[in-house]
Amino acid sequence: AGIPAASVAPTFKVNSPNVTYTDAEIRSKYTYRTTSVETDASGNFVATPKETPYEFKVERKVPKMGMMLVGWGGNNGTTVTAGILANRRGLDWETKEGPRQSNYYGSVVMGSTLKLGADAKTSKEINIPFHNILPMVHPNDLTIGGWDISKMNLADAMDRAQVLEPTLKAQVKKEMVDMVPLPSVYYPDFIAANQEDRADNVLEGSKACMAHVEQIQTDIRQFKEKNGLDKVIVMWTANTERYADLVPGVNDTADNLLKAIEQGHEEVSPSTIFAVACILEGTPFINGSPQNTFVPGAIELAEKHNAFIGGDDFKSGQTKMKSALVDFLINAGIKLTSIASYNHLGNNDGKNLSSQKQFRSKEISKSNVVDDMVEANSVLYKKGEHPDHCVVIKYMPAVADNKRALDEYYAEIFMGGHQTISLFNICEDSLLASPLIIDLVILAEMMTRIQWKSTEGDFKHFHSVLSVLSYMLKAPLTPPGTPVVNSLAKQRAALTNIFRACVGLEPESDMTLEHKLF
Ligand code: NAI
Ligand code: DG6
Repeated sequence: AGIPAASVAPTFKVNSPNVTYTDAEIRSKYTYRTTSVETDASGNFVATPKETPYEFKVERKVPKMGMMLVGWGGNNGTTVTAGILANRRGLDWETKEGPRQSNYYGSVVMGSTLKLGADAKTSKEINIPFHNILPMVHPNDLTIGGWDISKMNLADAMDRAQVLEPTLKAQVKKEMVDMVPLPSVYYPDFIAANQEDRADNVLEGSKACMAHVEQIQTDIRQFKEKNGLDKVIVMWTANTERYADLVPGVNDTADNLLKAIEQGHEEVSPSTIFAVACILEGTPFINGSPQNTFVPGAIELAEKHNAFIGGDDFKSGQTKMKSALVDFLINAGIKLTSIASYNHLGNNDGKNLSSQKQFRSKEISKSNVVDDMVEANSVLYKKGEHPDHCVVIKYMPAVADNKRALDEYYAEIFMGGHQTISLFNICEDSLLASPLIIDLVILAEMMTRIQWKSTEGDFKHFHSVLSVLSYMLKAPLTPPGTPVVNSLAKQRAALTNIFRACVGLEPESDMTLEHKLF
């Protein structure tokens, strides 16, 4: 019971002169094929196939890894911790609907498969667990720690969250009671005033300072040493903050941001303090909330230090459906004209979001998720034309973590007709977010072990901004000046095809000519 399929499935080796294996590395020579488009004198496009040779290098040794969560005592923090402990021990438990077993459902890395190829004899598709495409960390092996402004131990905090079944909680309680979050950075102005009563575990000082940055760095170092870890990833799953104002001379460049922290500027948020500490420490940092943690100065700092960052805002339910459904509608040639997205929830996230400034951060990240799909279709939409899009969130304590999301998609169909699609999505929000936390941590770690080079030059890492994590994030952060891709299918294809390239495999193709040309 509870043994994830990924750990028992057969592994594979690529049989190609372009791919070499040593004990330490996998190396692949890969030809990246794209299409370069120019416009000729009469305004027509000229499309030219283009080939760019790359070499990839993947470090094979899977490190001993730690995951540190900011907001560890919250609903997501306690749920993902209990979930990993339960999986590690292969626990099962009774519910009124019968026995349940630990699993990693909802995790792309642990719960999905990808096509390796076709059987040499039968041409039947061979699929492998996503987890096996490259040598990845197993979530059962993660050491977990973190910070929270509330000092409640994780067992009590798990009760406070009201997410998991009592019969499961009873089995992990003993381990979780000894897990107590480290004190954190608390600048009250950044989260809702209604959060103040849980802030009993805070570092001294209520505005930005270098001492806070250094304390976070020390915490990471000590966690690593104490647990004998090779690597740590830090993830913000704390309250949604208000946006920080972008002020020239304060957060526009790396140097100005560091100066602003030293001077205690009020527009430096706690999440940016964590980001800066992680960047300086060389620890990948991912933002699971919508606020603008990664002000331009933080991005520049990450680039300067070759540190990995990723964000923003977990894409768990309503938005995930949206980025799949809108892609489908527009690619089906149906003219989507409005999206009305309403949700109510009763957990602490909902309570924090009942405050206008924090809601505004969430409204922004939930609203920009269809832009690229609309812009790509000049047949349906004129330049600048956009479907109406409205996002509402209401706090309803009684439903706790069981968020209700109602969406109406309204579209124009053939010859002036209309199509209305109504969705009603009910689920425990934290049970959707927890597997995303796992995916983000495992994939970010994997990216630290991949390097590339072109025909000239040395091996180097991917860009500091890990846009390859976009599938799990509502408002994907991309390297400055590069496009944001919101379509869920494209985001998954980018992830799987980059990993395939690392072992010298072509992008997944659904042409299946072998079944069509006889
Ligand atoms: P929660 O409110 O239960 O947990 C947040 C925790 O962060 C609390 O324990 C709080 O005490 C702590 N906290 C606040 N400020 C802090 C700071 N400066 N340092 C350390 N700890 C701090 O919220 P939940 O449901 O766990 O969600 C966490 C975040 O993830 C929220 O921002 C939410 O919007 C975001 N999110 C959640 C999704 C979901 O499906 N659950 C999906 C997308 C985003
Ligand atoms: C209500 O929208 C509260 C939010 O924190 C969401 O639950 C969360 O951002 C998940 O959003 P979505 O759109 O991915 O379901």
